[in-house]
Order: sequence, then C-alpha cells, then structure tokens
Amino acid sequence: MNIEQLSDKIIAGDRRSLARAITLVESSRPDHREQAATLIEALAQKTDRQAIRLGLSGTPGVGKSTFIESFGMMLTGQGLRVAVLAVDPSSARSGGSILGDKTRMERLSRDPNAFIRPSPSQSHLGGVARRTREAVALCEAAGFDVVLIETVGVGQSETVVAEMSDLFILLLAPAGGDELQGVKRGIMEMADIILVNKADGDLKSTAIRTCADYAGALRLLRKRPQDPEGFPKAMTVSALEENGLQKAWEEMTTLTGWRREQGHFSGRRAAQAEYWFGEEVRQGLLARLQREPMKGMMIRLGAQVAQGETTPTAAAAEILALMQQG
Ligand SMILES: Nc1nc2c(ncn2[C@@H]2O[C@H](COP(=O)(O)OP(=O)(O)O)[C@@H](O)[C@H]2O)c(=O)[nH]1
Ligand SMILES: [Mg+2]
Repeated sequence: MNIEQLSDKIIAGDRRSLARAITLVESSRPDHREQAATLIEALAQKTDRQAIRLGLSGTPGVGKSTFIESFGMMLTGQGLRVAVLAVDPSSARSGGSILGDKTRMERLSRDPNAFIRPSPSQSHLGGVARRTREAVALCEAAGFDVVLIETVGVGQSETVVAEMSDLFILLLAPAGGDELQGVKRGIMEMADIILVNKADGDLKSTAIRTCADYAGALRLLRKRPQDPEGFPKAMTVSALEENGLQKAWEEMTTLTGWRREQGHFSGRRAAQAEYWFGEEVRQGLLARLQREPMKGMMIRLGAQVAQGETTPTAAAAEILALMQQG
C-alpha cells in the first residue's frame, strides 16, 4: 500500500480511501501498525483541518441512534459534513453498536455528506481507544466538519470518549426524581451539555422536569475554567420529532466559539494529546509485562513472594531492573 498516495486521496475526500485507512488503523498487525503511524503523521504534516469533535454518551434505549440520525441530517442539511464513529467495548458481544443500529440511521447512512463507521469488534478498551482516536484524526484530515463519537455508557468508555472530544454530550431520558442519582457524579462532571431526550408526547412534561433537576445538579458542581456563564447546560430535545436540535447545535457552537477565543479549545486538545501519550506508554509497558520473558518472571517471582522467599519490594525491583535492560 502506498501511504503517500493514500494520504492524498483522504485529503481529497475519497471515501473509499478513508474507509481503507480506518481498516488499516484498526488492524493490530505490526506492519499495519507501522503503516498506520506513518499515515497519521503524513496527514498531520499535510493538513491542519479541524473538525468539532462531539462525544455522545447515553445508556441503551435513550435515543442515541435516533438523535445521531436526526441531528446528523440537520447538519448535513446545512452543508456540513458529518462523520460518526463509535467506542463500544461491548461490541465484541453485541456485534457492533452502530452496525445493528444502521436501520435507525437509514437516511444518514445514505447521505453523501455523512460517513458512518461502526465500532471495531474489540473487547480491550485500550485498543478501541487508540483505533477510534486515529479514526477521528483520519476523518478530520478528510475534511469532515463534525465528528460524532458515540459510546454506550459502560465502564470507562465515557472517559475514553471525553478524552478525545471537544465537547462531551450526555443524552438522558425523562425519569422520576430519584433516578437523577443514577448518573454518576464523575460522568456529570465531564458533561458540557446534557440533553434530555424524548421531550414529546406524554413524556414532555416529565422531560422538562428532569431537565430542571439536572440543571440544578449541574449548578452544584464546581465551576470549571473552560466554561462561560451558563455552562454546562441542560436542555430538552426530541430526536424523534426533531425538536430542539438546532438550539442544541447553537449552544454547542457558542461554547466551542468561546473556548476557541479563550484558548481553552486548543488547551484541551493539547492536554488530551499529553494524556494519550501517557496512556500509550502505560499500555506499552503493561503489554511488555504480559509477554515473555517478563510474563514468566512475574509468575516465578510472584510464587516466591507468596512463599515468603523474597519480599514484594525486592521482587518488584528485580522486575523493574529487567525492564530497564530492555
Ligand atoms: N418518544 C420518543 N422516542 C424516542 C426518541 N428518540 C428515540 N426514541 C425511541 O427510543 C427507542 C431507542 O432509541 P435508539 O435511538 O435506538 O436508542 P439508543 O439505544 O440509545 O441508540 C426507539 O424505540 C426510539 O424510537 C424521542 O425523541 N422521542
Ligand atoms: Mg443505538
């Protein structure tokens, strides 16, 4: 594969090349990893295109797919190009979240200004994170204006998505008062905008009440330097009836516009790059521990520690000395 050519085609907006490149970054074959790294670097040198990266999280059934379909169609209707990616650590079992949902995104998946890519089947979150991060970079280089990164709220996946997004959007369903506690504080603290979906029909008044509850909860959180007055914000939408979507988009652009002016936008990206650098190093070190000869050493020394033949500290020092040697 000619990486130079591939990078030019991606920049020219060739969808098939973009799809091929994403397949390349999803591969764990060492030669593919090397090509992927070369490609990402080549693209970074050739273009400095920047999309708005929107992270979108919400439990199954809250309306993510329906929202992405109607929100995405609204954006493409305004001439914007939209890419949709997913981080779904459970997709190894479910067979890919977006793929199964493509029926709910029927119009968007046929839209020439949209690009939908299901989550790679992978249970290891670290691997999914890297692939998605690189796929985001590819979509950006391909000139998409908005990159939506969807995740089902399970385990650490919200953190992974928030760490690669400019804005983190939490989609919630209308609910009784006590369900407010169901959203973990840590997730609330990551949210830039909370959208209470299904504000239509019988659910409308409940949605409005739920939204007010979350707005109250957001006001109780510590003020963050990256927020102007009034943010983070809770609003109601109806993905089904396509209500509130334009308003939500305006809030998103207001927030990113302010952050750009104040330097928080680039600041956040810089901090994220640093975070992922650290993550890659940590993951790499962990991977080494799980390979021979370290793997066997860990088991042997672990048994010796258990039998009292050596101390945890001394055994760990032995392992770390070996790691240093190479
Ligand atoms: N009333 C109403 N139902 C919705 C809305 N958005 C989604 N739904 C319904 O909620 C169910 C789950 O939606 P889906 O988009 O698949 O949720 P996901 O699992 O988060 O992707 C479907 O039956 C949708 O039709 C909405 O705005 N209003
Ligand atoms: Mg879905």
